[in-house]
Amino acid sequence: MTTTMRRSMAPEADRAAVTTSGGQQCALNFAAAPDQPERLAAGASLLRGFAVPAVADLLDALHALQAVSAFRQMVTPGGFPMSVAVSNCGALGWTSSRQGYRYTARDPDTGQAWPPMPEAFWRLARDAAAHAGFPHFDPDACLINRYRPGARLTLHQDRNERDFSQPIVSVSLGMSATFVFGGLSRTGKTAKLPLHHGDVVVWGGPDRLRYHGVLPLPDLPHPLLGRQRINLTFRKAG
Ligand SMILES: O=C(O)CCC(=O)C(=O)O
Repeated sequence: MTTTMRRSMAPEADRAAVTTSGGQQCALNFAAAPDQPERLAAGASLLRGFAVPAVADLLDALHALQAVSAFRQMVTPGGFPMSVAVSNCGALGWTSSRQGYRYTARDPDTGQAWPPMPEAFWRLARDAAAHAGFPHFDPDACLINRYRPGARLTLHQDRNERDFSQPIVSVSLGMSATFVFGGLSRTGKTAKLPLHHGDVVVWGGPDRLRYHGVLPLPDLPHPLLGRQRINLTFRKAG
């Protein structure tokens, strides 16, 4: 059953035209009704406030997950600690180490399986994907990113998954951030999108391998989550 959700209007400042890698202009919400996805590209959408009605359930579940697999700063293959702290839930969890990036069935810190994906997480990801035009999304991996002020994610592609036919669903909670959405090559043009509490970005199909990242987080505490931003990134990895 698809949950009916209340969607918030995008702030005026978010309504801008941006230029993407192909040089086309993306109309960010000029034509979108409040409950319609903002089309960023053929296979990419921004769902403003889509997760807001689920926030209480998501945060309850997150709290329980933290007791099993806590946030930690992983090391990049180059040997540097990531500024973003991460954890995972679901059958597979994304990890980074001196050996590279990979999905594992077990949490390397505890040696135990990653905690199962909470129903509230899975349902939100499935509903958001369907709303953006990707029915039947069935994620088996949820990477949980925690940003403190100053943390950032450099431009990258998600290509450690087996199945690129499935989209990526990315949920923002807490402090606002600037999401950088690029093209299919690292040097392609980028669009900068402000993401707020409850926003969801979905990209798949011809846009599944777009480069993306997050600019250093400004220190603007959120009324509910304080000085942190939580991002849930859902993927079909195995
Ligand atoms: O934090 C975000 O909004 C994006 C996260 C991301 O790009 C990733 O986990 O690969």
